[in-house]
Amino acid sequence: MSGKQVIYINGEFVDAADAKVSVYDHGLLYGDGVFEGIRAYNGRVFKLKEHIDRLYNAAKAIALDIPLSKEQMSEVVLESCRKNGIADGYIRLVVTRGVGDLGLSPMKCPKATVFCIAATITLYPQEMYDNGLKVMVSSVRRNKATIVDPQVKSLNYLNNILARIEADRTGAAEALMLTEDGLVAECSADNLFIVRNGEIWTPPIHLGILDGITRSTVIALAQENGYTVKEKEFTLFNAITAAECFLTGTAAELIAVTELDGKVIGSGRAGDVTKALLSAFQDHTKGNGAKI
Ligand code: PXG
Repeated sequence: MSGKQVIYINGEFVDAADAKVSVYDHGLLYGDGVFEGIRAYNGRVFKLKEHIDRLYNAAKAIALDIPLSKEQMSEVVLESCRKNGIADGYIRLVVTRGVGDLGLSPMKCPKATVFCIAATITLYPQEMYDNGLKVMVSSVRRNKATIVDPQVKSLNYLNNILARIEADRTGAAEALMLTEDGLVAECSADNLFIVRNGEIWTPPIHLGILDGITRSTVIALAQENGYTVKEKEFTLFNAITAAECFLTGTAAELIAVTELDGKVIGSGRAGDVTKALLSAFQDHTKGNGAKI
């Protein structure tokens, strides 16, 4: 990053120190809003259209009107990168219900708050990609799609934060959350895949998980590379007895899980399928995306 960081907020770019949100903003008072975490690689914003579409779908699901067109919002993201000299980085795009009164009703919030932070990203150390992560199984269930659908990437992440607190307490890097029925759902900020008998399995979206953009990208790349990918329901037993297990997410990309629920997964090191897919993913991110 060169010079001072500038933040887009409600139609203008301001110094980071001046990028402020009101204490009456319902994003803060109630977690009423939606967000995206986006990566830039090599001067391009990766899967920008997919992130913008997911943001607008999430906003629609909570009846939140975004006061910008998708084209304008895409330009906000690209311009935030330009103004901050970001070629490789991490972008946080947030839309809140906006300023209202102390009541719950969004009726009193005339205009959504929109801000965009384009920053650099601290990557996991290479050692973690080789040796894999320790993941614990949280006692916190993933909230069901009949409550707030996990497809809504909302500003209320408390459920996942409770799971992450458990992980931190036990020294694990991530927390696996199960469904009410005990099926494997996803981690606090990552989707999960397993490799069994040469097939790649990942839980289906209808179980109540985030429709991860890295997840979709990895499914497509795996299929292009000749792997059989199944979106299917599976148990913790299936995961701990898998040959390989890995997580996907915008920040982590694709990272091996080598310990799950205190049990060693596969060889205890990143497996061949995981390594092949990470390499395919990294090749893909280099040359694809919206030019900054
Ligand atoms: N599941 C959940 C619950 C998430 O929050 C993912 C999966 C991965 O989705 P994408 O589209 O990124 O492949 C997420 C990602 C971070 C961070 O810094 C990530 C998320 C939220 C907050 C921070 O890694 N969401």
